[in-house]
Amino acid sequence: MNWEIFLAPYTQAVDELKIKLKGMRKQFDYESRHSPIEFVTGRVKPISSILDKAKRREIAMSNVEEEVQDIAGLRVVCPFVEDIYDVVDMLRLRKDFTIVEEKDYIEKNKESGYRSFHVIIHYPVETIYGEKRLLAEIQIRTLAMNFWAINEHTLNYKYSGQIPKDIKQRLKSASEAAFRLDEEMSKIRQEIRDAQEIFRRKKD
Ligand code: 0O2
Ligand code: 0O2
Repeated sequence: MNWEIFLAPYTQAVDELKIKLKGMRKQFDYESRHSPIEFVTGRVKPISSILDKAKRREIAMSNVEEEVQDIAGLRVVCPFVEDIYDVVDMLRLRKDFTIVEEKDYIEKNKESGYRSFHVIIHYPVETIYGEKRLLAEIQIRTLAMNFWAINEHTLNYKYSGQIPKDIKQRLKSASEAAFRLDEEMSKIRQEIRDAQEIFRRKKD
């Protein structure tokens, strides 16, 4: 398998989608409106992670394109939980890709404590041979959910996926604490927005 050729359209998709999603944030800025997007990141899954996932899930190399949905991965990080659903609504309206699946791990978190909203899309990339439609995963989460997920991911790496029981338990309670923080912040969301509006007016 020639990985460079295989991954090229995915790299293009990530680059294009990063620009498009960052563009949504910019539009809110231009209109001096509160943006539901704090920042956007993107990556192409490293070859070793693609191979690990294929092995773990017994996916044949010929099926990797259909079955590993996050080779192209985008992440949209939002200030508040409500913003996540606003972003999802905006994604549903777009005409430049189609949504294949939505996975809500917010109300019903994963066993590890992981929370996030995943949108799997079919994204068309123009290549020199014509259009290629590929799968991409957009993860949408709050700053607090992101903080938790990054730390849990690092620990998973450190312990090669076998996090000791006591640390797992701590991670679960940290996940609940992060969710409570999100809930508390939501309750004072209007206050925070008003303050941001005052700052903005002072700057203008
Ligand atoms: P700005 O003006 O700082 O928003 P590339 O465009 O390829 O260089 P990519 O994927 O956009 O890189 O970069 P990366 O490193 O994944 O980070 C994406 C953007 O998210 C960067 O901003 C980071 O500054 C920003 N970022 C990452 N973590 C945080 C965070 O915890 N809080 C905030 N507010 N921003 C964060 P840009 O795109 O360089 O531009
Ligand atoms: P990486 O290193 O981020 O690339 P499944 O079969 O349920 O395990 P599936 O069907 O691929 O996985 O999709 P899922 O679980 O909806 O989403 C997969 C991605 O979500 C993961 O990619 C992670 O990025 C993120 N994710 C899912 N669960 C967790 C978790 O418990 N902790 C953290 N930190 N992230 C999670 P990869 O390929 O696993 O990893």
